[in-house]
Amino acid sequence: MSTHRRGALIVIEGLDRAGKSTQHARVCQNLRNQGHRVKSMRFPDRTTPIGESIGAYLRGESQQEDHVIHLLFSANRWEAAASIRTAIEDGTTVVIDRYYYSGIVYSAAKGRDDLSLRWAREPEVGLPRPDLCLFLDVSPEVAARRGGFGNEKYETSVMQKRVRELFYELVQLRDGEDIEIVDAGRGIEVVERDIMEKVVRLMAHTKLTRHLRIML
Ligand code: ADP
Ligand code: FDM
Ligand code: MG
Repeated sequence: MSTHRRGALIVIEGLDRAGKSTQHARVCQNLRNQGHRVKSMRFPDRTTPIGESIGAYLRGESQQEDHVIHLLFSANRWEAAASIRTAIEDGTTVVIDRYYYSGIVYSAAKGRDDLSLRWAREPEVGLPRPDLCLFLDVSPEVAARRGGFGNEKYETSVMQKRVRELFYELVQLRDGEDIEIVDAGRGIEVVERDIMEKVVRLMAHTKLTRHLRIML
């Protein structure tokens, strides 16, 4: 076991309007204030060629077969995997707004017999595995009070409801080991304090002296 302290891999997940992007920005800022080096990332990363085609799909400007778009979302993580690994080995903590958890549940939420949770999980196997995934949970009612749906592909109440159910199914699988559920229906500062407590605990944890694991 090496004693070199690597960076941590932290993921913020949850439903639409759960406050992911708000809390993601705060975690990055708080960690920097505490003297940590931080790399802020988000998926989909719409800046790459693959990400641009995902963006066009989400805006309804192009069509993609369901398995194809699933694999593009996964490819968009694989094209970033080496840079995540390098940053972490270099001692930088990587904080990501959405990751493979969204990848798995949004595709499986389409409800096709040939696109199960198990099928959707497979292309993600081997990716850098988070040390901590904070799942920001809100009821559809609370989310609705934070503003209406936008115009992107998955912003419908039927889809959101199914996504939430499938997140809970995922928690029952081995991925659940890495997930901490956060009640994101509370005020922004209360949620932030809860999250930072978990993050600070992680940053002091001995598991950061071991190698980054891969998703299995
Ligand atoms: P997400 O990235 O999960 O879709 P955002 O962080 O963009 O969510 O937040 C969605 C909206 O809800 C924004 O207007 C944001 O200011 C607001 N918001 C975020 N967190 C809270 C909270 N805890 N309570 C009330 N409003 C919130
Ligand atoms: N999404 C996101 C997926 O369907 N698969 C994925 O792998 C990822 C990372 O894309 F509806 C969905 C989830 C959401 C949309 O929204 C991206 P934001 O607003 O960029 O997080
Ligand atoms: Mg967001």
